[in-house]
Amino acid sequence: MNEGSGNQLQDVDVEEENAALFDKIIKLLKRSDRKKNAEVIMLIGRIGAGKSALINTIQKVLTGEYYPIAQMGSGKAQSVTLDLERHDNCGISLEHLEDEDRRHTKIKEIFPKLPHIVDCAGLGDVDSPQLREILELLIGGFIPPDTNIGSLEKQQKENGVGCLSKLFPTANPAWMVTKVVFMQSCRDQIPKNLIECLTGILKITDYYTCKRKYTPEVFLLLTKYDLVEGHTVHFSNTNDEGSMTLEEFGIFEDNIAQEFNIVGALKANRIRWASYSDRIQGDNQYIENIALKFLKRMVQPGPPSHKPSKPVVGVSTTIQLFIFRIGNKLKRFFLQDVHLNISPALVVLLIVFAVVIAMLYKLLSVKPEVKT
Ligand SMILES: Nc1nc2c(ncn2[C@@H]2O[C@H](COP(=O)(O)OP(=O)(O)O)[C@@H](O)[C@H]2O)c(=O)[nH]1
Ligand SMILES: [Mg+2]
Repeated sequence: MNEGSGNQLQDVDVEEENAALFDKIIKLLKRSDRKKNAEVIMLIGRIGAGKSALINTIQKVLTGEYYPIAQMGSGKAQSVTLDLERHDNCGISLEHLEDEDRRHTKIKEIFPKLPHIVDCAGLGDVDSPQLREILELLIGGFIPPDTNIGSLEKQQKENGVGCLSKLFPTANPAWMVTKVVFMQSCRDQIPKNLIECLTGILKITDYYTCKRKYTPEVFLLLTKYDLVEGHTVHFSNTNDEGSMTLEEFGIFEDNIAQEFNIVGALKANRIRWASYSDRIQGDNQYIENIALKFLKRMVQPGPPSHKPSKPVVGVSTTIQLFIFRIGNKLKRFFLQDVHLNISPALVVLLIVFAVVIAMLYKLLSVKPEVKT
């Protein structure tokens, strides 16, 4: 229960803001200029970051009832295996929307446009070529939603990394990830390997256009904000073991944000998050407020630079580039790979010398005509 929200006036203000936020979300989802396909939000973060709790919280905020649609864990286990969990339309089913008093009618109207949430569950602090390949194909929209990740990993084991790109050569815009939300508990260490894995994929550039290949908007979501001391009167008094001060939280936030700077996760894309959990149950307007603001960010149009760029390359350019590439490869082979360590000028001299010798040889070997 919300034990600490003593200030009634503030509660009323937040409630009003939440009602306005809800209407705004519905409006955004109804916009005629919206893309045809629903947003695809990928949640990534190590085990225990609070991904399942976020899905359950969003579901509760939209339906008014808490259904634990995503299984929450203790957050203690260490794993390296990706276990994909897909929650279409924010994990809501139409059976959850039968109460007319609870905004259900409004949600029913925009139901097909509710974002799909893909939870990259089961991950530890890892970076491997295998994981990179699978995540890249998922972000790019190459892998159909109902594909079993276990069988993809089996394919990789049997045929090596790279085989999946051949197996799924075509992207489907409806499956493309539009928002990546990296989730990090303020109580855990920064998972540098996992961040490296994700940012490595987001930095891949298209060979022809020299632009980023994958352009989802990236968000950094710091979870368990309710465990921060001091300001959290809205949640409850925090005296749990391992809680941190607001100042420590700020430093932690800056440190992890630095790891993401290169992929454009700007200051504006940092979100302080708290979920319904064992500590906070029942109705809490502050949790709802955080979740509604998050949902609004998820469904509003991103900055123009995040629109995916499609390479447009003609046949002649492709041939020119191919010849250029072969030429470069040959040059590199002769000058470096064979380790001759000779300068280009010397190569030219040697060629000229060889031509001169060949001409002399031809001249000398011409037999004089014998007159009879
Ligand atoms: N206090 C608090 N605990 C949370 C919050 N989110 C998740 N938890 C707890 O953290 C643990 C791991 O959460 P879970 O959602 O299963 O993490 P996941 O592995 O990323 O899906 C569970 O015990 C949750 O109850 C939060 O916002 N605040
Ligand atoms: Mg989970």
